[in-house]
Amino acid sequence: MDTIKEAPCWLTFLPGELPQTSAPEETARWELAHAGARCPLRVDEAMGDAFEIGEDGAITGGRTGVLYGAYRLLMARAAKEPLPRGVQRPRYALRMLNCWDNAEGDIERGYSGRSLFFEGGRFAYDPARMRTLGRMLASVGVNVLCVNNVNVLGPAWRLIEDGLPELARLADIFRAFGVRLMVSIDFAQPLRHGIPTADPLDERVQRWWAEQTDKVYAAIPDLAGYLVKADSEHRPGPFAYGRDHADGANMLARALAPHGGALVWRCFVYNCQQDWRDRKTDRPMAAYTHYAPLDGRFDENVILQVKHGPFDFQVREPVSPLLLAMKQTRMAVEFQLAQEYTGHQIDLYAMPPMWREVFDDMGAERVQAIAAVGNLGRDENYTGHPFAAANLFSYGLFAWDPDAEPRALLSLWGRLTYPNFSEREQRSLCDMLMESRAIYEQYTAPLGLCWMVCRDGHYGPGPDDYEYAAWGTYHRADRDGVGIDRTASGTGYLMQYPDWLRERYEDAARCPDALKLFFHRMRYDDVLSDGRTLIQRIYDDHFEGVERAEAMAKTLRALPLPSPDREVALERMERQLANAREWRDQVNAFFHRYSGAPDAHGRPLY
Ligand code: GCW
Repeated sequence: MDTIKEAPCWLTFLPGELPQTSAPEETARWELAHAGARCPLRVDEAMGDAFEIGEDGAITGGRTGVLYGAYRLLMARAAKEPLPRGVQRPRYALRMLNCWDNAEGDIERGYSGRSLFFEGGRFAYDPARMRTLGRMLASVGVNVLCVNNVNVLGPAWRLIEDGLPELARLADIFRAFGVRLMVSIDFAQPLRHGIPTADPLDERVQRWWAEQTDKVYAAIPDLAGYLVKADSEHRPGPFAYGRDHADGANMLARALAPHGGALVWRCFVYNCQQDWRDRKTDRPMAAYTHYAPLDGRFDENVILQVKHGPFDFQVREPVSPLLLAMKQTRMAVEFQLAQEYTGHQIDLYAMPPMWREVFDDMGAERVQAIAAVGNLGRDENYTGHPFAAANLFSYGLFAWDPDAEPRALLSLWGRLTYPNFSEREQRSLCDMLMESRAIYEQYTAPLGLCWMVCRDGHYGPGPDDYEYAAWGTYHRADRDGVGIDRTASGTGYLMQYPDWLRERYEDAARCPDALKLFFHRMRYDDVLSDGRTLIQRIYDDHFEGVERAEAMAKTLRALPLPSPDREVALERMERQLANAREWRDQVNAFFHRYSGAPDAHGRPLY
């Protein structure tokens, strides 16, 4: 019998013992019985993921629905929240977690230790931790888990070949939690089998994928599908054969279609070999430029997966115009729980307020699925910082119901994770999380400018690190001003948006301050909406960001966090403070040296 030492993270509402079940409805029964809840279950297969909790506590739902219902009921009881009434149905059928784990055991942009799944080129996992992870995911409704990195490196291509028996064993474990596996595949995989090309229109290539996919589904009949990163950052793709991405995606989708699998194709395609002297190519325009003209050409089971912003998970970006452009294609929006550009799970950065903004601008109906890059690893607490679990928890519930309010999600996480806290302590934890992103934003790159991060690892400041590099990510600061004009008179990026968003950002004076430097080039003495000059606003934000981080540290010290969360959180907070001060001083010094402008309050600039 697998047991875990103590229930980790928000799973405090479940017993330490783990279910040894193989189907979701059995798991639901097991969890309810072991939690001492006498609730009858009625399985109505047609309900799928949906469930309803009756007045008498009876749960009716599909096979996965009753499991979600059971977790929601137990959670609501533990958090002393009212039970959801009426039929609860997820907004999206695919609520995906993409892990960027490499077969060798390291994780691309992973900040919670090594891989939970792999080591030394093969699967190597603790079955109890897999079940715990299954519980974590199912308890918040995540139902697709892609286990390997979208960059299919080293022996990872073997997953869908001789790795199949092991992949099938892992799928068995997660099946009990209603979680289906997905795999990232290498577009050029046929080249390993004596086929001289990976051209999607070549019959030998099509046949290889169809036959291989039949073998995959013989081993794992409910695999969710394939995830593909092609023609992006040196990954192979259809461009090499003069084909477009509809040709590439459809070829793979046709291999999956007979099995009901989805082909999830990432749209993170841009020129990563740009010359910094070139001012015409504007990287945020890339995804729309590549994909918008292909609207209507993708097969039914293709889903285009688009990062929420046009750059790459920066601290603040506008919504990607591609998400608003493709009306005849199934789309998924992609978030990144791993804090690559947002503090590496050292600095606090709770994401729900950011997702809320994205969805408010995009509209939940614009996408048919949702994905997030995972933040998991082998660390005892799974997410490095114990509070980073709040992002995974909230993501699942948000994917189920994108109308959810950030505060409600974070506060539910807090009450489940730290049931020992008083109401006042719960509130201060929640306040801290709610403002964590704004604070991080204040002490890093100013007003939507992006890309002032240290190039080596993406933690800490590096104001000029990307300025003369090939990545297409420039701020163009000089002695007079900073930023790129992305309006019609500049690069034209803004023209990719529908009118109402174009109007919001077009006029430099009316463009919201938070994105001012994303859309406009400004002089240091330009005046912002609150009457401050740009340069003074930059200085003020950086001083204030550090002060607010220091106030957060004080709040954190006063919370009765249990061990080891307390030690981990306090130690990380010290690193966050050091990071914040470094950002403040480097960004302020950088702009001071260009502008020559003193700080109105005489604070130190170096
Ligand atoms: O931001 C970049 C990351 C890469 C990542 C890529 C992507 C998986 O730095 O590490 O590769 O995004 O999303 O494909």
